[in-house]
Amino acid sequence: MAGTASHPLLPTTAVTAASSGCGGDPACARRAVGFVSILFASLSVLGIASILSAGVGVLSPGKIPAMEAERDGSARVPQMAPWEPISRGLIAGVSEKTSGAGTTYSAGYRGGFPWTNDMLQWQRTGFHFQPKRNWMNDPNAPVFYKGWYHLFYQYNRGGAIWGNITWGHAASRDLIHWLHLPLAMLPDQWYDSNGVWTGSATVLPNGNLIILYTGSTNTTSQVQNLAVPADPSDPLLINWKKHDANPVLLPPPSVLPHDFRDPTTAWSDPSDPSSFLLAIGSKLDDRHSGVAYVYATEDFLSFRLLPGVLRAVEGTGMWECVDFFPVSVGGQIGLDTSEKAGERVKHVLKASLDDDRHDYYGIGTYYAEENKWVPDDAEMDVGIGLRYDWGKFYAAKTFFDRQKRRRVLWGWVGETDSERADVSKGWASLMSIPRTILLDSKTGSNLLTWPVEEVNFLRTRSYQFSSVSISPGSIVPLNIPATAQIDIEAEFQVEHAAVESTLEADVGYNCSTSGGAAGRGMLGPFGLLVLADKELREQTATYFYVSRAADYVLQTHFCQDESRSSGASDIVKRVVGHTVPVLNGEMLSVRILVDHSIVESFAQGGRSAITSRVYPTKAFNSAKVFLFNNATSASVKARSIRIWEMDTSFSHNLEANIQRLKQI
Ligand code: DQQ
Repeated sequence: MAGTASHPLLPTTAVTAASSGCGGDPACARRAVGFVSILFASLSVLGIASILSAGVGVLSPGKIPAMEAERDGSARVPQMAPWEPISRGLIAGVSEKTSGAGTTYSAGYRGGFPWTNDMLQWQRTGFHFQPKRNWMNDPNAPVFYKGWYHLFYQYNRGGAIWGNITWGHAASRDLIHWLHLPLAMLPDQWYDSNGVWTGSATVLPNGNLIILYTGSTNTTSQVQNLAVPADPSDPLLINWKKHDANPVLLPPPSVLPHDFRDPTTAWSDPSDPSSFLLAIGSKLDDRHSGVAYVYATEDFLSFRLLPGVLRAVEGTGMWECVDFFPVSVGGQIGLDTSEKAGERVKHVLKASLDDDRHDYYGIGTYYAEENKWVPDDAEMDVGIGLRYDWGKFYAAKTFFDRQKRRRVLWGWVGETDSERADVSKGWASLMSIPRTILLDSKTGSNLLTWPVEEVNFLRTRSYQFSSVSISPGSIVPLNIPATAQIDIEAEFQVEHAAVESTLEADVGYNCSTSGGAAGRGMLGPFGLLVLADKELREQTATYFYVSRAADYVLQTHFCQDESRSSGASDIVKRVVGHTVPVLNGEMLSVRILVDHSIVESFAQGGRSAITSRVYPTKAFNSAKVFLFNNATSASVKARSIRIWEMDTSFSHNLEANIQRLKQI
């Protein structure tokens, strides 16, 4: 990762909240400033540290009330049988699929939080992709075909926990408004009866579309299967045909039958235009190495394992959902998966690590003739260095959108509440906002992931604030209407003098092992509190923390603290994040998408991203936004803050929407 030799600083001036925009309405701005100063004064007196570190209340246990209807109004039968914790997936030959909040539901109805219908219904998102009901996991075979974006996904039509995996399917004109379509593939053959698992789409040079996916067989072996559209002229790709020759690829003898899954999109073999190459993830048992094998094929029916491996990294365990794609050096466009390696083209290798459930990538050079990918920096190899996202984000997959010449990334954002709560609400998991993915032309050593431009079309009313000073140990409320769907862009500067006079601070700082937003250092933390109730008993903090090493090098950490996000205790709450490169002359910038139970944050134009799931019990329906600075000595100035309310995008009326979207 690019080091941070210097830091963006401006001379400090004694600035107070100079303006607080309300879409240009001066009277509103005056009211806002007044409100800010009153609350600012009272919060300063109370003391920010006590507010940020206040423990969440212990909430009395009780019976879970049934949720009567989902947001689309359809009635649903609540599933309320008590149970013991069950491992989901391991027995079927795939990793653990529980939320991680498993230890608490062993307490069953005795210890879980008494969610109300209102709380659970509020958790459903307004502009993130999610099926109408039930369980979802990995994004599968995203593709642009005959004018439509398609998203398939791992889906359990039987309930809100993992199992009986089929392929859900939806289509969109703009990656934001979706038509929920009939299931694309069911586990109805011996070679996928234990689950139609993850796969990828390839658009062939003649425009034909194929899908290769993993089938978990009737004996839980993992085999690869071919499927094609039953009617290639149908832009909505409603019906799919599994090939008679399935399974088309079995695990090689050296690979355990449970460790061979998730084929990538195929790319043209640079040395043989009639042949395609594709990668499949696995694990080598010696040294617990994750590995990507490459196969060559001409017809997607017979395959040849290439000698060697694309990459193997010791200690990283099973590689799921491998992705392999080219990125342009210095360019602002995405590249087709078959783009050849060259001076202006690097290759990204991504693996989803079954061991720790995070998506890691490396940037390097692809030597096709040697069937080898080599990272630019060995310390940033796959599985040990860079991640797409430092929060809850897994099994991601990209596709090349030839309409807009961009590469788009989808990631699975699971739940961090209990399965018991998921069953009560009737659904589990979201997809991340689709993100464009580019090589960072400034650092050259990381990717930039950023919400696709279509997200901006959902922005409605906006509020603007500028030059807001946040003195050490203070919290500043931002006077906007309480809402759970917002898009925030903010830029911060740390007081120059404080940084200059800090010779050494928090060497070895780490978001996860620090005290989170409540920890106090000389140069941080500072940032925003979202999904907060007005007394700040609940809050999710997105913040920067600047540290200085003994060699005078400044490092900026970008973190998200979930630990006070909910009063419920049967939830996994963590402090997550990592260092983010900040170059000379840059301000510290953040974008935060808040959409009910998801907070998706991006720092420095997408050099780092953090996604959290949050389940407020007090802040829901009245979510507020605050600025905070918990540094002990540095003043921070929020140079600009822009907040947009966000429209809702989900569309459940299939027929009406097909007609409407066909017009776009
Ligand atoms: N999910 C699928 C597998 C994949 C895993 C099964 C990753 O194909 O390895 O639902 O979450």
